[in-house]
Amino acid sequence: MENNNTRRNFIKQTAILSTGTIIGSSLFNSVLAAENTLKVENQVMESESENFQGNYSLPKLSYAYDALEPHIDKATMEIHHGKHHQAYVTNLNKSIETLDNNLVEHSKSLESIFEKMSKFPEAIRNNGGGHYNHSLFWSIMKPNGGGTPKGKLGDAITTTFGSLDEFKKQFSDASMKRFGSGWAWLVVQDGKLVIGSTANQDNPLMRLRGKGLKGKPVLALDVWEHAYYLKNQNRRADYIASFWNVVNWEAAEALFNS
Ligand code: MN3
Repeated sequence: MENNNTRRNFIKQTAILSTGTIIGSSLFNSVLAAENTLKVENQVMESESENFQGNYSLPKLSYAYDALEPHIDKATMEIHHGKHHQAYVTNLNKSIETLDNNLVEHSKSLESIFEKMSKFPEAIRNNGGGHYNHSLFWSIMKPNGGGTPKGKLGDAITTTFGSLDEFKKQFSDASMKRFGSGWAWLVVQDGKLVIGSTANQDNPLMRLRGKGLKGKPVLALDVWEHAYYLKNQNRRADYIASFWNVVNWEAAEALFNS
């Protein structure tokens, strides 16, 4: 509940920020939208929790597939959003259909799934994580992005890491060191900014056993090869360098302040 409320406050707060932020945030927000939850609730009621179809959907991008050129290429964006992300959504919905009734009840929002993550089958972890992570990722990029974070986030980055350059160095380092497929993150953990990474489609909101990264996401970078292979082939470092030219600091700031 606390998470949901925070998320709703985040919607309200971001609505009064710049146009770019509204678009980015509403995109991300559509993933966790109450609308979606209500539809699912109705379906659950109608079918008495029997075999209802999952109701998650692919969020529309707030920019064109070629809008992040030359930093992230059009072909990668088309396939990454239209095929990879769509597949996570499709498979998430399919996996929800196979759940026991007691788990269906907890699958109405991604946040609720992540809170009970260890109770769900692996397909929900992979595809629910994939849906959330990509939705966040699209929302924290924009055409003509980059530059310097302003406001409280900019201050917190300087205080925590010494400088923006040092932050970028540490975040890039975490992105490079994630072996195989996964994500690099900037999260708020116990009120502090922390850099880390997760494997596969795991994320810092998932309540899982073990000492994985936990916290509220502020930035996310997809370091799966499908995110950069067409343009950069094996050169993950070049892709990470490109990310700094499209990062949407206003959207990150809104997440930080929420
Ligand atoms: Mn991806």
